[in-house]
Amino acid sequence: MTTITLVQGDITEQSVDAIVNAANSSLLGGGGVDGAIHRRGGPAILAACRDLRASRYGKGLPTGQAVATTAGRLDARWVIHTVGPVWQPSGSDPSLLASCYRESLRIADELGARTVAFPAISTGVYRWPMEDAARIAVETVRDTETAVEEVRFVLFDERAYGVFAASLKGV
Ligand code: AR6
Repeated sequence: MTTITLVQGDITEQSVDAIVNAANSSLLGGGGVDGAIHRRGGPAILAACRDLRASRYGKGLPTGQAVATTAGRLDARWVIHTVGPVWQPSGSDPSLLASCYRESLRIADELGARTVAFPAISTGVYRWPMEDAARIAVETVRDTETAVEEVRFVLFDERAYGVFAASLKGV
């Protein structure tokens, strides 16, 4: 049974087995959560990402997929990098956003992670509307078979926290 919890705050301050990064395909860093994770986690994470680019993911990590590295100096064992879809006014594919949550949990299971912190993937630089992203996040986690005991959504501000809280209550 997976328990879903909500926290308002900075994902890099969480003590969990795995922290999920809202990365981009290059795996080589960026702004938002990605920038914060690399800053606080230190260079070991980027070194591991470069190794992935030099091996399995020569063309980058495709949207909707996930891959794990060390968590460096973060208070976690792993960072699970996933690439959310960019929201397009002309039509975006919600199944790709759902896939980020599902694939991250699959990787967490492979690793044996029991506590996993997620940011609101795609809702920053990638502009996915928060209400829709929260609904997809909560529904996908609820519908995914996993041995993860706690999924913690870490929302950066009060508004995002409120939207996720409403989604969780089914409002
Ligand atoms: N802790 C928790 N949530 C955060 C933090 C933090 N430290 N910082 C930002 N957020 P984003 P995306 C929230 O832009 O939309 C990067 O450049 C933020 O308010 O980090 O998936 C990557 O390299 C928002 O609600 O990720 C990619 O190029 C949410 O986290 C691109 O951005 C996600 O915002 C990915 O864009």
